[in-house]
Amino acid sequence: MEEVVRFGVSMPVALLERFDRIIRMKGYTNRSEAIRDMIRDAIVEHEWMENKEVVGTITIVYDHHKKGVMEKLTDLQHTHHEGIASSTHIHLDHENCLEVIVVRGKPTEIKELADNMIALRGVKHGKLVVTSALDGK
Ligand code: NI
Repeated sequence: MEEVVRFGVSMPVALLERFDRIIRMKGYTNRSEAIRDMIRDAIVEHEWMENKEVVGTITIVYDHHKKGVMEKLTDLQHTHHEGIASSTHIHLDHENCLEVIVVRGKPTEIKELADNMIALRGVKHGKLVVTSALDGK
């Protein structure tokens, strides 16, 4: 069992009221869990800035009828094969494919791969989500 510490935080009443409104809308039932999540988010962002190894997903939607798009996506994934843990392809309808690629590695490399995929002609939408195997969750 991990040791837990309690600490007090001072802040203006209005700031805390705004915070409470926001976390209620997000579905938090207590401040502690909301603050823990924000701290984790800040740590992930810091690790990103320090270029420490992170994990993430690249989600893209593309039209597989667009000439060359599937080949280019496959080429990119083979070029970056060391950083790709898995990928899932879903045929959404006649034209559109959804692909989710699980990646790990240095933020700069992951970002480059995601940018290259999202910029391809035929890719309609794409998003990179980065996270980290945080200690202390
Ligand atoms: Ni498909």
